[in-house]
Amino acid sequence: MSEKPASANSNSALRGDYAQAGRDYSVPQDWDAYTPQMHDRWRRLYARQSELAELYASPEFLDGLHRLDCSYGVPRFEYANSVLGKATGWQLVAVPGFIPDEVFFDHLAHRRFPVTRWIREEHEMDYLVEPDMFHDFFGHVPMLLNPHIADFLELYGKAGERAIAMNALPMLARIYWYTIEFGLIATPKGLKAFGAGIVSSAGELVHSITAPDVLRLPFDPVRIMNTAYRIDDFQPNYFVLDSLEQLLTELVALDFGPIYETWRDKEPIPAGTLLQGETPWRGKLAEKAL
Ligand code: HBI
Ligand code: FE
Repeated sequence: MSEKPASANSNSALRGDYAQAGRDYSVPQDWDAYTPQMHDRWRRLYARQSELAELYASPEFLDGLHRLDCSYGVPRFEYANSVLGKATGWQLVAVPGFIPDEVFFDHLAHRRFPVTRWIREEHEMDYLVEPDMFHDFFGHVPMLLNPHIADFLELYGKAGERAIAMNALPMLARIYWYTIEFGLIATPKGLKAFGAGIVSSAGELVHSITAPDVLRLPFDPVRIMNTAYRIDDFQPNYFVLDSLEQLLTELVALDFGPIYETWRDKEPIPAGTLLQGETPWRGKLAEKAL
């Protein structure tokens, strides 16, 4: 059997190809276009990460992951959509990569989650800057099966327009960053991760849960909106929820308008700073599974 020309099925043909994207940036997933190498790469990423997740990810994440049944190769979004549709009404839309803020928010506001259709290359197995399908699907989709996260993300999407209009998008984006991407949660079995940026990263999943010297703070939405973050290294601080319900109860109670007006023109707190008078979260760290 002869190899196809490199350009026909290479990742770069899929990666960042916005030409065929619709106005909402959606593209067909085109599952048949994935090569055996891509399926194999998915399987290896899945095997490594699911083993760590059993030890360090939250029960809600693990429950969602098991229900998606996607260990065998690049998942079909169509199948995930049937599982999601029944559970929370969310649907996945395939996208070529990063999409404009207002388009991203509009999808979330309508319970559609954009999932990048291409998978990282061999030299990026441990780290890449932009989200790929492994981050988007393995990291985010299991949590979309949780009713609290499902409702929270819709509200986050609906909050986007006002944040943009008020010139306060960075403040809103920090909420997403420190919960949906890098959130930790206290459980009876110790500290666990539910944020997609953590659970899709082998290094950070172990680090965020087990490192004794990492700054962990109790969840506090206004503190979060004022805390800068890093995109190029492990987070220098994390915020710990007591429950996923807390996301909804504490955020719905806030009037974002006056908060944006008060803080949007001030410098954020540098990541990793313990302010005077603050007490770090001091709960039980991970309990090693037997
Ligand atoms: N697009 N595909 C994709 N994935 C994201 O996580 C994403 C995006 N566009 C904008 C965006 N995130 C953020 O800037 C907003 O949450 C603020
Ligand atoms: Fe993400």
